[in-house]
Amino acid sequence: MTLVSRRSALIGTLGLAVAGCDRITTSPTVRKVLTLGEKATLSGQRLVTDRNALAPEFTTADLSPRFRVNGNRMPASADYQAHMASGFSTWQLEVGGLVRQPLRLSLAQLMSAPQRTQITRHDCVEGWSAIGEWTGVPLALLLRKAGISSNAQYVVFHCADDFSGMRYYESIDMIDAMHPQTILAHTMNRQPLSVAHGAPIRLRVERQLGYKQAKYVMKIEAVDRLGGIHGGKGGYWEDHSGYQWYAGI
Ligand SMILES: Nc1nc2c(c(=O)[nH]1)N[C@H]1C(S)=C(S)[C@@H](COP(=O)(O)O)O[C@H]1N2
Ligand SMILES: [Mo]
Repeated sequence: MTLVSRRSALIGTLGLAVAGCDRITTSPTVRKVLTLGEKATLSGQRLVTDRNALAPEFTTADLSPRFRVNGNRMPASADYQAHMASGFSTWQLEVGGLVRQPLRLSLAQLMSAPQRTQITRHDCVEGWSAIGEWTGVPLALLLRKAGISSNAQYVVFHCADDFSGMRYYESIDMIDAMHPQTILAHTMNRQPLSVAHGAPIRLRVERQLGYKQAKYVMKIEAVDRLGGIHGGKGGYWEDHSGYQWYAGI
């Protein structure tokens, strides 16, 4: 596909995807951002793009009136169901793998750490987008607190939900893991994250497509290679449907 047709396809897809949502399609900010995205695409792929650049941030006026739910909307496991019933009061996030000090953190601990709030656009590969406000703990902070090893190359997110018995998982490299907009969000549009959107916490890795935004994150594992994780391609959809591991936008 040529760059120009790719660009029309992108704009076409987004236009189509938000057909029910005039506010987004007509928003001058979004138009501007799409143009910026074009430029980024034209300037090249992963290695040429500045991986540390920030994803565009928006204002509350740009928030989508409706933010679609996609993929699983409620993990079926007995464990998760019990945590959900108790409002995640005894739930703990595990941080392990190549770290000096493995951690187990309650939701209250995560919420009392320094926080970041950002209004960003979520782009699903299936062709819809939505702008939402996310608040959570920077992943970099947790990884530093756990004393991440200099051998770590990737961070894997293990989730509570499954597709036909296989739990969802995703992974990112250290550049994205340490990126200032990469957060574990517990709050969406100023409300506690709903179960449908990934309670109690979900990843926001704003420079990448929707399927990288792991919901229901139970465990974070620092690794030096992805080969040992399930099918070896770094994520559920990467292993099962040929999705690209690097889904940069
Ligand atoms: N654990 C988990 N994370 C997931 C998914 C999922 O099914 N399970 N779906 C992915 C996809 S394809 C998208 S587009 C977004 C959807 O997030 P939302 O339901 O909050 O819109 O979550 C991503 N993360
Ligand atoms: Mo998606």
